[in-house]
Amino acid sequence: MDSLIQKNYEIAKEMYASIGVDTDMAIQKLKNIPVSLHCWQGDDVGGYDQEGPLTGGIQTTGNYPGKAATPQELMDDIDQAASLCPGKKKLNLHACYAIFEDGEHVDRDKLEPKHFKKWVEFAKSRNMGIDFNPTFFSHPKVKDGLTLSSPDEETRKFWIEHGKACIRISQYFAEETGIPCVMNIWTGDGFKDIPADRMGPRMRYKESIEEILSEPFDKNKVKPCVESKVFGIGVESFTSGSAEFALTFAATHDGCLPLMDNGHYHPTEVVSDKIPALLCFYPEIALHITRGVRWDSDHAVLFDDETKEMAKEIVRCDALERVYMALDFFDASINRIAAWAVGFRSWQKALLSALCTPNAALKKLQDESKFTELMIKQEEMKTMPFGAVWNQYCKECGVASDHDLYGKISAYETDVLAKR
Ligand code: RNT
Ligand code: ZN
Repeated sequence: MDSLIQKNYEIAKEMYASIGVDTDMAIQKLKNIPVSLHCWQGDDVGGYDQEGPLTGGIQTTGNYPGKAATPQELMDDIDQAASLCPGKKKLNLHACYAIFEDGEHVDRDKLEPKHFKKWVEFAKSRNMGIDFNPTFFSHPKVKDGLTLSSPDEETRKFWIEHGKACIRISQYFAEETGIPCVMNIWTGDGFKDIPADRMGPRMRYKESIEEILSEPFDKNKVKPCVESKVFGIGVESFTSGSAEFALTFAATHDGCLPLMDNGHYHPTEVVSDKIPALLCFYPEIALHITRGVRWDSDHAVLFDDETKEMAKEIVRCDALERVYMALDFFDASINRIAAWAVGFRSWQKALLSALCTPNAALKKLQDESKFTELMIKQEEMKTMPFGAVWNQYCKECGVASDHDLYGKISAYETDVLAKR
């Protein structure tokens, strides 16, 4: 198999060279681009700080056996998933994954760096940076579906304190790992039915985020983001953190980034088109890469057209260093390690394929209005021997090929997951 991969790669490399693409360079470049791997695929966004159900307008469906029931199991599974993924990884944590020791427990407004010490040890020993998310859902203090935009002052204050605690924890992550921490603010705040007041909740949301960001932090170490959403399950009529709200908030608050999750728009909208629009104005932006099927269903990412188009935009805008890329999906109906691995690998494929595209030449055709030639050249790209480059990349990174992936996942299922 190895020698076949090698032979195929040599031929592919020549074919790409003939259209001006250096595949060795593409492979080298991709090895150093970090992508954030979300811990929450491993336990269906449960977390370990409370027992209640998943709320906030998001849902995992399915009951596949073997989910990680403890932080240690989750760490083992992340290791297993990471061993199947080529490329550089960052760890993406949620506040609800705090690890309490010696019977201690604190509520979310009182969280401290020490509650994430074990995660820091885990990340550091694997050379990973850490991204972070305050958890504004799955908690008894979510009042009538509202947190930061609640009219109840006590509720709103509690969640502001949670946000501030998370800023301090994010700064700790950045200092410990030496890598900036992207801290994403997302709430499911909204209403099921037609509201009588839309601006009130949004003004409170705005003031709450401002209070959170008044917590001192180093802008080079902590990168706060605001993630927008169109609607959630049970909150179909109104979302406080709409697209316009989040974009304008980020645009008017120094150091705050907009975060686009491609499951959070009307079904015919595409984030690939929004990426270059935002890059015209923001020095940096953040993404949640997911796959929505008819709604924000958070299926595992595949190597499909829109995924490729998003990666293409980042690469051809020369924005790999300006876009923080994180995965965000949670499928409980299939082997969770497989969901992680397929999702991460698909995004890697999309990036590699974008890096193997003669972007400058294609742009030139557009600028010279040679649209017939552009169409033909873009079609040619679709049948280039990309699989051979991908196989070579996996080989160089020491991870399974697509062909061997299922076998590895199935062995871990038999040896570990089935025994839980
Ligand atoms: C929900 C948002 C949010 C969550 C994670 C768990 O619709 O996408 O990013 O998925 O915070
Ligand atoms: Zn998201």
